[in-house]
Amino acid sequence: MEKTWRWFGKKDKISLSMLRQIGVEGIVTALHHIPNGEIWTPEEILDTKQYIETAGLRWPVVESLPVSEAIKYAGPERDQLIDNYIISLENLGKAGIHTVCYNFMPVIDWIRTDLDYKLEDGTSTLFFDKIRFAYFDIFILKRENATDDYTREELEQVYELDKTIAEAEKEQLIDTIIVKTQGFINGNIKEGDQNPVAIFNRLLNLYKGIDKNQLRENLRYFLNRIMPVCEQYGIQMCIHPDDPPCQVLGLPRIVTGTEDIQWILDAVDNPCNGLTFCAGSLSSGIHNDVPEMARQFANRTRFIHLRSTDILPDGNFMESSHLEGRGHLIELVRIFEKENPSLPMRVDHGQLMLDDEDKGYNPGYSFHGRMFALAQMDGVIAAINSLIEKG
Ligand code: DNO
Repeated sequence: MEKTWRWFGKKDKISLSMLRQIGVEGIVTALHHIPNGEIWTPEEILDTKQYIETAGLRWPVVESLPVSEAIKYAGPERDQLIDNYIISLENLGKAGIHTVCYNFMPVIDWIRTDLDYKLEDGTSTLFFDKIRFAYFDIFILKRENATDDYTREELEQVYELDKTIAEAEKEQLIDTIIVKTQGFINGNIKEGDQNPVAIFNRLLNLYKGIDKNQLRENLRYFLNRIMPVCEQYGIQMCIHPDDPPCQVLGLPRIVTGTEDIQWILDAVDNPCNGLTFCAGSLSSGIHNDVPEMARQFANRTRFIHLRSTDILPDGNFMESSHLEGRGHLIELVRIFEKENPSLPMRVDHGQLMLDDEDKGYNPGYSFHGRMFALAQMDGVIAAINSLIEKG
């Protein structure tokens, strides 16, 4: 595997020289300063590429070239937006960047309710609490018929929470779910936006009447239109699974498990239509057997996110150590190193540890936490490869 690291551009508090020192080989990044839907010009791409190469690194993977909402819900401007997307792909291909990670999650990308969940050893991790999320849905967004999506027991806990939750906690939930986790990944809502809940509700409304089948068709349409440019420049598109892999807020999600992924790969049966194997996202769905999925999809995987989660008995989940949890990363390394070696991989979502906390890193993207995880994975990869060599 090629050891890569997600870096957020020249403004990232983690510098490329720091990354060289810890054994990173390739950079995963995007042109974060370009708004969604606009063309990535050759000049902008080359500027970032040269910056990375001057530091002695490579730029093998884009994460993400964002897919605008109107492409996902098939708005009137979708063809124009896909035209722009195609030009950006062409410019990337000409610059020699051949792997593009993207997602097709409507309105909201990854979801957590707590970005600083304290563990016994003094580190902290990311956490998803079902009841708090349901509270956000029912009491903060006030989504129509939201209560239909939860069980009686869950609703009872949500109503209990309503009796005790402080105003500051509600603000924090909003900030965590739709601002802090979304803004830095070219999301729909940025820090400083006034009334994020109103913006968010307007976006949710765009998907009224769009079910899972319709969203699948919109993905197929998008893929069919971009495949020719991908073939011409050898670009491998790799879709990122939904995080968490389930329906949320009445929105359809179409990359939740084996059946979904198989549908996507069959719908456009082209090697340029591939998968980002995000072990973290997949492992947070109780229905997913992650090593089994790796075996099934190794040959259509183009990029790997090594991360693991634990699902707690009450259904909540949290990021676990990279050596533990439902991601079974040691087993995954064994599978990928045999079935499809040399893929780029990055460790994902490190814990907050040592002095990470007050550095203002993007949530999940700490320095020491990820460095620690990278060292763990580096050791695992070396050990597995030596075993493979010895037969
Ligand atoms: C969060 C990330 C996602 C991912 C995108 C890919 O930490 O895993 O935001 O980058 O979904 O398009």
